[in-house]
Amino acid sequence: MIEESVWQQALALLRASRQVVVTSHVNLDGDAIGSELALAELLSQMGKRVHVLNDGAVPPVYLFLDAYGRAERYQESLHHHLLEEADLAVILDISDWARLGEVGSVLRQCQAKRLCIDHHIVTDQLAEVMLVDETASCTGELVFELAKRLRVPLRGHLAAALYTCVLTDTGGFRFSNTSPQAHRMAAELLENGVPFLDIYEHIYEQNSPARLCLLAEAIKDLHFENGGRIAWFRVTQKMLRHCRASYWETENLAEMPRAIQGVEVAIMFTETPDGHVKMSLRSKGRVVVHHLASKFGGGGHPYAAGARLQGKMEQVVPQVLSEARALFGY
Ligand SMILES: [Mn+2]
Repeated sequence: MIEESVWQQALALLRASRQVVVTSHVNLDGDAIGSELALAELLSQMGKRVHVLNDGAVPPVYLFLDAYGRAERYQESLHHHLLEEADLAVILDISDWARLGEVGSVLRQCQAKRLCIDHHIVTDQLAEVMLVDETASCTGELVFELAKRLRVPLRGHLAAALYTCVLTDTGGFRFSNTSPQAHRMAAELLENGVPFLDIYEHIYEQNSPARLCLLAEAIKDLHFENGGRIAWFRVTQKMLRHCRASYWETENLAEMPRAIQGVEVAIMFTETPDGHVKMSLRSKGRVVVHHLASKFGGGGHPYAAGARLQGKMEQVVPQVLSEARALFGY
């Protein structure tokens, strides 16, 4: 729960701002891009100048949300001045400097006030005002509340962006973060005519042959530990090349092993383009996994977490697995 005084501080920052930069974490997901675009729409309806700058491009699957082409990939020569001129920076869906990439390192040096809106377990106090609620289903839920408090109508692009946040972060209202409030938010957006069928199709019915190939490779590589309670697989750069798949097409592949009978914890190890490893942890909701992620310098939510590991696949996988086995007491 967020204290009323913190809501008031956040609202005061938004109202007082004139030029705002909105950003989120590397490897944008539906909640990150959805909450960014929703907040950008909200702010522009309030008459503010707003720029959405990220350390990476919008994954193609979410481009349909950005009809105005608002979200830009940060390039120093083009965008540095925007960060210097801004009087407010809003950091969404993350409270960890390390996961903000280049935009984060520039923001740290800037004069702009900072507001963080998030539902992860806080890693860094990276803003003056931390509007953070770990019980919120998605960051979009907090932007939704801001929109209501600011009396901005929940229509058009704003509604579609907010619906995307709650739909994707709850895995279509299936994960453990699905809450009465998540359903209330969805219901209110539906009452306002959000095109939920179109949004679902855009996000979940666009499997490319490359992604299916990757899924097949992932299934071939499935391994089990602890009598089938842990399932894990790797996605290597070689597999990506073989399938002609892009890095972003690995998103949510970790959900596949979680759906196996008896599996409590699923782990996906993805080889990054620079030869390191990203791990994604997904729990069915009985075993808390963010401690495992934080042991390796990452974080997230109790039942969905991740970390970036320094080292090659052969080195890091055994280290993670030995810690993962310990989750079950051996
Ligand atoms: Mn989120």
